[in-house]
Amino acid sequence: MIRLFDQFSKRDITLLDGVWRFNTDPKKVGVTEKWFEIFPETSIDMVVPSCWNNQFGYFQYDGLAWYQTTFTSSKATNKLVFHGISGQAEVYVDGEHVGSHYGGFTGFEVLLKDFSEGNHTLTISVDSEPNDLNTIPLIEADWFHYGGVTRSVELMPLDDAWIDTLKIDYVLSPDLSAVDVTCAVTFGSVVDATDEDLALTIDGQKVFTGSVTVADGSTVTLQHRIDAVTLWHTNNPHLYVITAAIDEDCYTDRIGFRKIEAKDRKILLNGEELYLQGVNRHEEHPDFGFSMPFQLMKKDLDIIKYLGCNMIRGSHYPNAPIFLDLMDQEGMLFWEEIPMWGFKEHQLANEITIERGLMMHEEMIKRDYHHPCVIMWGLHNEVDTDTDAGYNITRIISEKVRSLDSSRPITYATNRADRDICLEFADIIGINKYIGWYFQGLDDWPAYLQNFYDKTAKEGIDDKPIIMSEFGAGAVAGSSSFESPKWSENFQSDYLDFTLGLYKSEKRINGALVWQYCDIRGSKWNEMGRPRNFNNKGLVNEYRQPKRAFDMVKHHFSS
Ligand code: ADA
Repeated sequence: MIRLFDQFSKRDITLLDGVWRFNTDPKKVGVTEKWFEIFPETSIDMVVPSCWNNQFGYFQYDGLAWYQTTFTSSKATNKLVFHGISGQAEVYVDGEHVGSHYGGFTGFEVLLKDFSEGNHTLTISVDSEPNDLNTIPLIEADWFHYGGVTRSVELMPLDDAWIDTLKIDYVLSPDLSAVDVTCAVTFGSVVDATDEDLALTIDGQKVFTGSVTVADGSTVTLQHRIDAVTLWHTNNPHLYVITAAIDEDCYTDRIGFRKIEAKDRKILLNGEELYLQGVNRHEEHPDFGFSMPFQLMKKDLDIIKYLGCNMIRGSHYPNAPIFLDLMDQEGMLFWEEIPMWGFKEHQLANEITIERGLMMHEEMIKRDYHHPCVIMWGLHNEVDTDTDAGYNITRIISEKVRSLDSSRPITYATNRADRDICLEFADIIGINKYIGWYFQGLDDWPAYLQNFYDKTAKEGIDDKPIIMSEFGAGAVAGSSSFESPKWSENFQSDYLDFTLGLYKSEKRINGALVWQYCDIRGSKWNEMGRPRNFNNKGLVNEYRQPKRAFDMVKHHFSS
């Protein structure tokens, strides 16, 4: 399953998931030896989608690897759609290089034109290797860096003209009773301009029909007003289904009409003040890596809702589209970001870092623009925002994000709020702090928070809402002790009891996102020296079994 609804009902889509041929290429000889023409005899079977690290014998492999499969085309024009490939991907069809892409958590597509019917060979090289300068993420990141064709691959046959994108914008009336919807339908075509009958339907009601001239890249913009709109809300996640159709093609998306604002120290959903309570969640499982089955995603969301959360931070990368579909229809709020994690000044100053950061934000926003669950875009996580390079990249990326989406607040997670020089670019301030775990003691929290409030007043940014975007303590599942030493479940539960109680009592704090929902694998070589090489700050362990702290957090979130 790619989405929870049929996005292209007229396309005869072939899912290319299955068993492909696979060969690692640690010496990087695949191009010179033309593996895209003659695939190595040494190749083995590999499941797509999957992370190769989860296949027996490939746990530690980081680097270049090649995949190959065959497919049958029925039309002269086709799209190959790749929903997620880690790192740098190069795509070859019948030995010809046809596309490339950087970034592991948003997809890309390759258009094949003048294509012959029959069998074809698809070869992909995947270079998952992070470096310590300008890959996103860097080699130093606090999670296991999986590699592979991690999400599904689709073959979409097309006719001479098709609907390439459907972009939906809207403006709610001041009293939120009505909405003006604008749909921009952009076409693709392999022939000269043709006249097509275009129909636009909203929840099955035809709101436009007419003949339009279609050329490659042409756009038709349609307006429609819904006088009595049903808003999307966490307790009534109402979705509208919008479809643009021509004879040969049909493009459907879902959207929820809602208003999200950050102003006057408040976060407002449809004019109502929100207190965001939730968890940071890695889309990861030790047996599946980043290629989690949908059933597990659903189980995670059910557990998180049972915990009493209204928000998830997708720490630290765009999640699978189907998980956002699920949050849309179950009314969960989402903070989405790219994996720009822990970048230092020299890495932020690097031109390729900036270029890749802008591109990854653009892909994320264009991919997830319609999801009502996404209420804020996160620019980065714990980067050197107390430096000039941090200021420069935060300014550049925030301008780009606002140009792509003026409807959502911008945030980022800072671990140096007291000396941060970039907060002017954030609509919502996100503070990561582990007082009482990594340093100091729980009693130091109130002074820290007061000092930060004073800083915001001094800098004239005290109208911005503040959320505690990360805080927590490690607990090795099953470790219980009356003495509550660090790494015991008792310590973690006591830590979260104190911090959640404190934040809720602070009128300047608009939310608290526990680090973290579940235990996750640590980085390959355990540079952080974590017990059992897992990040053990989960409320549940990696197999989603609850620790003592789970009930403590549930108590706070339900009171
Ligand atoms: C940071 C980081 C998280 C995780 C956490 C921890 O805040 O953003 O990804 O590494 O620390 O567990 O220390």
